[in-house]
Amino acid sequence: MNKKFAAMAVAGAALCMAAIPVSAEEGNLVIGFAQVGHESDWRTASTKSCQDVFSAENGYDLQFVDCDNDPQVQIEAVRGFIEQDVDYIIIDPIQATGWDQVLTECEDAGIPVIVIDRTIDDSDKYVSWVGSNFKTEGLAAGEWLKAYAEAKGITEINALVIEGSTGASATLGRTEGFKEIADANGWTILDSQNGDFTQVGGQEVMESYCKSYEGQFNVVVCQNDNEAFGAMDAMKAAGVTYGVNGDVILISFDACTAGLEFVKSGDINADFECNPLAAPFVEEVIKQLEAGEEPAKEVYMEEHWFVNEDILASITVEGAEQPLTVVTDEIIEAQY
Ligand code: GZL
Repeated sequence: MNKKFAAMAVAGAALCMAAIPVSAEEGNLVIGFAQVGHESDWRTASTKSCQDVFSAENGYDLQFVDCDNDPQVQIEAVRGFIEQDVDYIIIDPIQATGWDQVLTECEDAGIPVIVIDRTIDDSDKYVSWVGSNFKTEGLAAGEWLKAYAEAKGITEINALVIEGSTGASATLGRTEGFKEIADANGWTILDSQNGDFTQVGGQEVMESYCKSYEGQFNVVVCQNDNEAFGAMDAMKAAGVTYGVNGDVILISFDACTAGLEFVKSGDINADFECNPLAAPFVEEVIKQLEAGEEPAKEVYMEEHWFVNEDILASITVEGAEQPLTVVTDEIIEAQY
């Protein structure tokens, strides 16, 4: 479905942080990618994955737009891709809703949409979604905490949660999954506030928690590593000890390289991976479409549950036994 692509100013994308138009070469597939933003290590890896795969050397012209965590800017970026008449549109949706109108416009323009990472919950007008099951990640964190507390003889759990960006499916799923296990085991979730998936956000929320819940909590759940980095700074400043040898169990999500370094050091007790390297799977979807084949509607990424201590070999999540991986230097070296 190659279309001759004349370089055009992209009105909508001009509003975005970084519209990086590349000169199209005859025969290259033009890919419009509306990325969430640049809020975390995970996001950086996700962006790099797409830029590495959809390169000019590989026969693509990538129109990348960093939407700086602004849902309206993201919608306008997609409209900009429609104006450009790109061949394919990739969206990592900042929020799970508000998509049906612009996806209808993509459908009317005959441009296939592939969603990555976070989900779109109010429309199915896209060809495929490639990502993770966020509720499963939240359930895994809860099941690990249950088994870990039993192994350590901890009978009471009083948790503080630092959530990801409000309305993001990653936030909704991790919150739902962990709360399901908490409710089933009679744990107390003292508070759950938005840290926006950033280190600054994690630090600010944790500073507030250290004041409001001083001496009341023994678990902190950060919904991504960058929030955990900020929370560690705040707890350290408040004289709260955390990690394997601390008073507070620290749980995180993403398992980026820096996060796993803190797991290995014992500062983070457990880190539940969310794989950002979706681009190769997206390219496979595009190749199937180019060949006139029908790709799968959902493609799930493989993920691992990382821990510091080897006191538990596995946990059971949604009835399935899943291994726990003790972090080593080799694992850190190979991580994203
Ligand atoms: C999850 C992804 C989240 C990461 C954060 O798939 O959307 O957004 O967990 C990122 O690090 O900001």
